[in-house]
This record gives sequence, C-alpha cells and structure tokens, in this order.
Amino acid sequence: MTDISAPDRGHGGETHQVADADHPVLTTNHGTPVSDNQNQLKAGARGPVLLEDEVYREKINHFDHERIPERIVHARGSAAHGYFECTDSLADITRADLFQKKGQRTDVFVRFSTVAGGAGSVDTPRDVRGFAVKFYTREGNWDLVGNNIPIFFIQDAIKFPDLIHAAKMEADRGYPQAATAHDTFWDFISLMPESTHMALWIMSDRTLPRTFANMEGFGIHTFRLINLEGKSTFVKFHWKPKAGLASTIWDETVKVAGADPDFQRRDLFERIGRGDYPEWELGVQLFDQAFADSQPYDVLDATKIIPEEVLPVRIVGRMVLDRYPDNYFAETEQAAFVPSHVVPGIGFSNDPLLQGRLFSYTDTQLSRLGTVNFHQIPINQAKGRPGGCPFMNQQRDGHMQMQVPKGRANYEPNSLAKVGEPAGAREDPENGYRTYPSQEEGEKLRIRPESFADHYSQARLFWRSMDPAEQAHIASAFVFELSKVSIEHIRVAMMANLRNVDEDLARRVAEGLAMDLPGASPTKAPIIEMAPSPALRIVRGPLEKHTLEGRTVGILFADGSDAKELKALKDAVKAAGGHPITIAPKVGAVPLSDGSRVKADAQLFGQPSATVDACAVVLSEDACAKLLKEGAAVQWVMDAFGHLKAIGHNAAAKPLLDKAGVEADEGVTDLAGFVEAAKKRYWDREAKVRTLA
Ligand code: HDE
Repeated sequence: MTDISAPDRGHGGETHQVADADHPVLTTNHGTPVSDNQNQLKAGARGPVLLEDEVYREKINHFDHERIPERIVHARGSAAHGYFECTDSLADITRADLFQKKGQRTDVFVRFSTVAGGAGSVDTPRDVRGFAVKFYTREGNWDLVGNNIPIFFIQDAIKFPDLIHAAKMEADRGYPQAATAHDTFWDFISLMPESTHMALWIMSDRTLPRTFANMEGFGIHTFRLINLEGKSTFVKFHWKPKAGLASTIWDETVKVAGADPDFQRRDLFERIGRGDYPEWELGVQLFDQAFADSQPYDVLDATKIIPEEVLPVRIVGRMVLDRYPDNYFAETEQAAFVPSHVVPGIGFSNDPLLQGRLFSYTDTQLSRLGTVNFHQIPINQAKGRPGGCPFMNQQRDGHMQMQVPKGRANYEPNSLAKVGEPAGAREDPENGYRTYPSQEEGEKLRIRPESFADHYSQARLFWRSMDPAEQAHIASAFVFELSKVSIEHIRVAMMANLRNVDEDLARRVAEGLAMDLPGASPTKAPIIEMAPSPALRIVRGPLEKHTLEGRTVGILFADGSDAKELKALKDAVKAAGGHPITIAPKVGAVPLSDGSRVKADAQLFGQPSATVDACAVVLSEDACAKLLKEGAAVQWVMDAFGHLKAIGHNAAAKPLLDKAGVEADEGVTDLAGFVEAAKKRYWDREAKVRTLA
C-alpha cells in the first residue's frame, strides 16, 4: 500500500540507530521511537482506526490534560527572570540574606498580572496589576506578592471570596470579562465603605499602566524585619520604576485592547529582547511601634497608606529583569507565589488581610498544581545556591514525587548515625527561622477594631493629592463605570459614599450621570483632613519621566517618503534611547524618494497609534493625498492627538494632520523638534479633545 505522506520523513529503512541527543528522534513519553507522526494506525489505508495505537492515544491523552486550573484571581500574567542587587545594606535592621551586603545579587522571578480576567483575557482592562516577586535567596525563597496599588479593597481576608465573586463576570450571564463596570461589583463596593479608598485608586490612571515597566509595586501590608539581635522593625515595601510612572488614556487603552490583546506581555518580551531591561528600585518605609501609635490610622489596616511625605522611602536595592522565560507553562504558569514563604529576618504583622493570605496561597497551589510537591517544579525550587538550597527534611512521597531520598532516616530524631547510617537533617536552633516573639493576648473575638473604622480620610487624601488632569480622569471613570450599572440604587449608594470623600467629586459624578446627588452615607468615624501627598501623582508627579528611553515611536511613512528624512528620524529616536517602529500601508517593500525600497516594521491597520508612545508622519505629497482617503491613516493621527501624544511631521504630511483635526500646540512639531517633544504627553491638550467629568 503506498503511503502518500512517507517521502517527507527520513530515517525509514536506515541502519538501526538509538534515539539520543545527536539523533533527536521523536519518542513516546515512555521512550519508544515514533516512526510516523502524521497518521493514526488503521486497518487498511481507508479503514477504521485501531484502539491499539499507543502513539496516537498517548499523544491525544496528554493533550486532553494540558490545561491546569487557572488562578482563581490573577489568572492573566506575564513573567521574567532577573536579579535583585542590594545597594544599601540593611544588616542592622534585618538578618535576611539578600539585604546584607551592598552589591550582593539574588536571582528573582517576577510575575505581573491583571486580577479579574481569565488567563486568555486582554492585558489592558481597567484593573489592579499583580506584582509578585520570588527571591531565590541563599536561605530559601522569599515571595513578596504585591500589587501596583499600595492598598487593598478590604480589611479582613474573610471578605475576599465575596469581593472576587462580585468583581468577576456575573454568575448567571457569564460577563463582563475582566471589567469592573457592572452591577455586582459596584453593589459590593457601595455596601463596603472600607473599599472607598481603593475605589478611588482603581478609577485613577493607576489601573491603566502603559507597560509593566511603568508601574510601581507595593507589598501593601506592614511586615517585620528582624535583625540578628532579634529586634523587630516594621516595614512597608515599595518598587519604583526606573522607566518612570506612565499610564494610558481610557480611550487609548480600549483601542490597545482591540489592536493587541497581548500588548503588555509583548512589550515585556520585546523590551528584554532588545536589551531594554525593565528595572525598579526597592524602597522601604521603616518604623517602630511609637511611630505607628502616632498615626491617625492603624498600620495593620491594609486600606491605608503611610504617606511618603510623612515617612520617606529609603532605597535599598534595585531589580533588573533581563531574561524572558523559556517556556510559558513550565515557568510563568507553574510559578507558585506564596506570601507565607519568607526567610530568616522577615516576618509578619497582625494585619488580618495578610494573616488570611498566609493560608490561602498554599491551599490554592494544591488545587492548581495538584500536589504537595509543587516546590519541586523547577521554577519553584529553592535554588539560591549553586546546586540549589540544601533543603532536606523528612517529608516524603505524595503525588508526582520527583526525588529519590536514600536510606532509612525518614523521621527525626534518630540515632542511625551510631550504626554508621546517614541520619538526615537536623534543626538549627541558632540560625533557623525564628518567629518574632511579639506579645499577644486578648479575648477570642470576631470583630473589627475601632482603629479600622475610618474609611474616608485617606480616600479624601488621595483625591486631593491628584493633579487636576488625574481628578478629571477619576471622576470620568466613575461616570463611565456607574453608567454601566443598571440597578439605580447601586449608583445612588456609591454617590452617597463619594460625598464623604469630596463634595466636588460627588457633584461631578452626579452631573456626569445626570442624577441628583443623594445625602452622604453615614460614617463610623470622623473624617480627618490629612495633608495631600504629591508622591501619589502620576501626572506631573515625582516619577513622571520626560524621556524617550525605553519608549516606542511610531513612524508612519508610505511610497515616496524622503529616504534621508526617514533615516535621520530613526537615528535620532534611537540616539535618544527610543525604539522606532516604521509603519506603512504595505509592509513588504516601500519605495522611497531615492529609489531604494525598505520594509516596514508594521502595517497601518495592525499598529494603530494607540500602541506607540509618540507619533511621527513622514510622507510624500502624493502619498499624503492618497492617505487622506484612508480612514485608518486619519484615525492614526487623530488618536495620536486625542491621546495627548507628540506628533512630528514633515511639510507634505500637513494635510493629513488637518484632516484629522490636529490643532497647533507645543506637542505638534516639525521633524527637527520632534525627538525633544516626544519625551512627554500633553495633558493640557485634553480639554480640547474630550469632555471629562
Ligand atoms: Fe492574592 N491571591 N489574595 N492578593 N494575589 C492569589 O494565589 C488572596 C491580595 C496577589 O502571579 C491566589 O496563586 C486572598 C492582596 C498576586 O501567581 C490566591 C487575599 C495582594 C497574586 C490569593 C488576597 C494580592 C495573587 C490565586 C485576601 C497584594 C498572583 C492564585 C486576604 C498585596 C500571584 C494564587 C502570581 C494570587 C488569595 C489579597 C496579590 C487565591 C485570600 C492584598 C500578585 O491564593
């Protein structure tokens, strides 16, 4: 019988050779070489397939089981490897290995994520971003599992399932995916005044980060650092992005979601690929009980910040991400972050949100990864020392056990050494992990402390710390989200809460919805006036960086564009540290003014201007005349203007700008002034292009 697929495969009929690294023959999982990976085993060429076909059965059986349960929250994530370097020793404050010596490096694996959407959802919804760091220290793994916002929705972990159920797609209809703009989310928030502060943060530009490299990260809770003498210092952790804080405009982020659902994952991959390594500084806010007692909020309440102006952030290290994972599933998906995994020198506070998390994460790994041996998966191994940390104990067996422990010593203590047999590992009272012996006493109670009762003062602090542009974004975001709420009393309840934050905010939201302002909701504690914290701003804030470094510049060109102009522009963008992306109506070969033909990096329809940080248009008069009739080209420029980006153009491109409604301002420039102009956004333009609340 002739096999029509046979000529494509080698090996058939050759001398017998065993599969090995030099002869990488396809095998089954059990090592049997495979002769044919194209056809099932059949009785006759056109006959029925045979159940005995192990090659097919094993392949499809493994495929059927490829997926594991996605994370119940933070399912959509992207990760990278890198290192942490201590830049300022904290040896007097903590004995944690990674903070001992300036210059000391510790490997890390970092996973960024959105919270509400499933693993296949888009990268750019309005959502909190996870910022989880696994430090492979020499004394075991420390997981600092944080977010890009320094506070949380709730004060007690027992409310977490309710929060997440309310935020995810609605139970009966199965939508919306990765969005908070729906009834059940705002119903829950409106009934939980403690989440008002977080509601302000998630309506701000913080939930629309431009890229992962442009986000801050926070440990959120108060933790402890413990030194060799056993002294404890309270600490809050901060990650400050070297690339600067940067966010997108709502309209822009919606368009990015459509154009490139993987926008932030792709950015991380490409950024690392071109050596533009994302980098953060690690900062700490250190304090003692006396400081905690002096503050008008409880440092154990995760809905509160300690303003940086009150307690400055001390920079103690930097983190560089310089390697993209080799395999998404093996590393990013199987990475198990567990906040209870700390190392000697780091401990917990009594924050009831943190304490609740200390149980949840190990538990979730068991359902997600399916075994108590998840620490043996390569990405989760404690590998802070060459050859791995010497982790040894008497825990044994379990699903997917990968280790083959030797000898009889599977219990401790034992006296097997006396007969010359290996005795296994022993405890180390001197150097082993010691919990800080804080004094605790009290009645068993299921209550919230009085010191957690103030839900509005810091929401007000946040609102009043914002730049006017950011305030307009927040008010407009509330209008947008509440307009998607169909049950009217939920909107009313939310506005009643907002009245306790700021009258102007509440009025703007009510006007935006064309609804009457309700009376303020009752408060359980007096609202206090706290000094604004400019450190909380993105727009015109201390971390807004005017630079092209690490940023992308889209250059729209077409047939007949001036070759010299194009080259000079690309060179200038690169010289300023930017990444030029040339975009043309056809990608394969674009004829230029000098007769040369160049490839474009991207096609006009596939790379809307929302996907780049600054925009330039270099056209010939003929091409410009054609593009005036091309909606995608007009939209490209219109969006660049609407998203407050710099637009550089040559003289021939001017009619396209006119058609797109571009008005002259500081950010619209000829090509000579473009590179300088491209380093920032033009917030003052916003009033011209949209009506904000
Ligand atoms: Fe999480 N969270 N969380 N969370 N969280 C999970 O663990 C949980 C909270 C955070 O990239 C889950 O492995 C409870 C705060 C990140 O793999 C789960 C509470 C903060 C990630 C879980 C919180 C976070 C998670 C789901 C209330 C910021 C993704 C999958 C007490 C400080 C880590 C998993 C990654 C993931 C529980 C609140 C950050 C179910 C019970 C506050 C970045 O265990």
